[in-house]
Amino acid sequence: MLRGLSGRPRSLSPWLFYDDEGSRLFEAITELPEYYVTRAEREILTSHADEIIAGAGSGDLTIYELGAGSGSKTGLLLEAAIRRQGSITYRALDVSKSALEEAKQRLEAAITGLTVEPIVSDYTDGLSNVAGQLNHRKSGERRMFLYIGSSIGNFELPHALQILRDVRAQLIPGDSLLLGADLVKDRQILLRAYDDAAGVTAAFNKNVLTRINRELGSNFNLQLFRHRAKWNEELSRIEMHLESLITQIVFIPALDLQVRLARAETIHTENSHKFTDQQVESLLHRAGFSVAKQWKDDLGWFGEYLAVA
Ligand code: AVJ
Repeated sequence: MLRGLSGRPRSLSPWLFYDDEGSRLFEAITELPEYYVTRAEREILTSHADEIIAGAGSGDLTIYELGAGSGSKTGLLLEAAIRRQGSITYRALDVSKSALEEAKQRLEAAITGLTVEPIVSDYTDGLSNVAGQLNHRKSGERRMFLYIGSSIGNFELPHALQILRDVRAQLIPGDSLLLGADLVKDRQILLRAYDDAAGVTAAFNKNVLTRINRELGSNFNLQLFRHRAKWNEELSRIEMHLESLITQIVFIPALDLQVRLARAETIHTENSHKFTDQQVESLLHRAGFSVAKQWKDDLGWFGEYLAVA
């Protein structure tokens, strides 16, 4: 955080968004009329869950997921897996122990035949920290990893590729990865999805400052920042920024850091890459997968890719 705030351009990691309030605001974003992402992916999973699960090779399927989230879309796949084999073990990896425990409670109560095994892990730094839990493969186990929601879009391409390679290393031939990726589309639609009329995305973006104030004792004044969503055509990504409305100095005691922000200077808080089919396929190939099947929503805005090891 010290590096991001003292560097130019200034930046903060998007993982900082997800404190309790930020997670609540993200759930609210997924219901916004402008934020098509979650609805488009849910449409795909609702229509094709059985076909997706059928695409997992033979054997006793275990489902792994990177970033467990609220689990509402995952439930569609877990139910399809239970239709196939009567029961399913779902091993959810997430940084947040409390989010995992909540998901376990809720999903096990809602879905008969489901066992949730939480694995606390920051998968963005590689999976070696949980190797002990992943390397042991039950006999006859067939793995399907889920990396849905277009979370892959948060990363620069080399880092995205590294994450896919880390997953590939946990798989044997016939295992699979289901990857969700948001696709390139009209610029205005993209900008509205990240700058909604009700201001929920603005609140989500600014909440990172509230969090830093609370946890590091800083004095960011939210009134003096404006939420900005920009389309970066060259890098094919939406960027979120917090723009300083005046020249100001912010002090962050816990980092012993003074940040001088010029008027109109921005803090870059998130990238959300938008892909073409070819880009997703190329990433998957370079990570050692082949694409067995892919689905889109009716508008062609979101892609779901079943990649096999
Ligand atoms: C959770 C990373 C997929 O990039 O669309 C939503 C986060 N940021 N609105 C996305 C987000 C602003 C979201 N991901």
